[in-house]
Parts: sequence; C-alpha cells; structure tokens
Amino acid sequence: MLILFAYTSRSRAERVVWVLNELGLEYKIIRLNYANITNKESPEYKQLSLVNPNLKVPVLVHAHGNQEFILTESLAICQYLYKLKSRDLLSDPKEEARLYERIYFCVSEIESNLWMLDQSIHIKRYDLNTHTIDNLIQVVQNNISTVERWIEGYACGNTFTLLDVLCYHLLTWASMYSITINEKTREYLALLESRPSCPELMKRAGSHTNIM
Ligand SMILES: N[C@@H](CCC(=O)N[C@@H](CS)C(=O)NCC(=O)O)C(=O)O
Repeated sequence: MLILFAYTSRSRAERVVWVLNELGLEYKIIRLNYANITNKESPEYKQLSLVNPNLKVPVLVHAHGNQEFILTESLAICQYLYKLKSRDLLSDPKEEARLYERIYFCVSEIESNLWMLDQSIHIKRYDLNTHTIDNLIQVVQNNISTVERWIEGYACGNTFTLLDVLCYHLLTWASMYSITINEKTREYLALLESRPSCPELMKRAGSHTNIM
C-alpha cells in the first residue's frame, strides 16, 4: 500500500499526487495542517516526525508485507513511482538525459530561488533586504525564460513527463512574484491543468496558506 503525507494546502506533495493519478496507482493520502506542524504536542507533529524527522512533506510510505519503505524528496518519490509501474521517464537515453538536464536546471536554478523568496517573505525564516529580493526575482524571471524556450507541446518534446509536473508547479509558484510569462506558456499551463490527473490543490497557487 502507498501512503502519502501531504498538507491540507498546496505543497510539493501535489507533484506526487499528480504522478500517482497519472500512473493510475492506488494510494491513501494523509493530509496534515501545516500550521500545527511546529507544535510538538499536536497530532500533526507526532505523525510527521515519525516518518520524517525533518518535518517536511511529501513523504511516501510504501508498505508491503511486514516491510515499510519510507521515501522523502518529491522528485525522488515520483521517480520511484514510475519505476513501480515499470515506466521509464523517456526510453531513449539521449532524450532521458535531456529530461534530467531540464529537471536539474529547474530545481537548482528556479526552485532554490523561489524557496529562498518564500522563506524570506512568507515563512519569515530569513531576513533578506529588498535589493536581494529584487535580484532573486530577476534571476527567476531569466530562468523562466529558458523554460519558455523549451516548450514545444510539452517541456521535453511531445510527451507529458515529470518535467511538466515540475514546470507547472514552478511557473505557477513564480506567478506569486509577478513573473511574466508569454502567451504560449499560458496555453501550456492550461493544457497541463486540463489533464484529469492534475490535483485540484495544485491549481490553487498564490493562496497565503500555501507552503509551496
Ligand atoms: N526538496 C524537498 C522539499 C520539501 C519541502 O520543503 N517541503 C515543504 C512543503 S513544500 C515543507 O514541508 N516545509 C516545511 C517547512 O519548511 O517548515 C522536496 O522536493 O520534497
């Protein structure tokens, strides 16, 4: 049985929900209220700390027989799910390498900066000055322009992949920082959103209750 820990609001766990739906896997989802996670007396803290001492979602618990395999990191979980279904992300080695090139670019060059912005502006973990914040937003804008150049149907050729799940999440997350995207990218987002597998919570970017 596959059990996924997520929040009641949008988070990186929705990437995993999307892939679970896309692959038609059965799963149980445990949704926790993020606001209660830091309270050590809360049931949320007790539940999450048992499976992830870092107190972050997503966490996948794959229970089979009397064994439990616990995995964190949204993209590692998604890759594991593809393997469970014996599906390669892309079958041609060069195409697959291109896909990973783009996934790593997104994570290191876009997500890291968005996360820094969030932690400064919404979670208030860091205290970045407005000049640094403006610089980070500019870096995200430039890197989003790179993503826009990839889009031809999907973000890596004409097949829907994990990269599209990631791009949807990052592009909509970036929109919270007034990043501009072109018409083709807007159509791309609409195409992704129209997939029945796209989780409703994933579509709700921008709410202050999100922890992206
Ligand atoms: N790189 C990790 C990031 C996990 C992460 O930061 N999760 C956020 C939600 S999107 C979280 O639970 N944060 C709790 C916190 O920072 O207090 C992944 O992709 O799964």
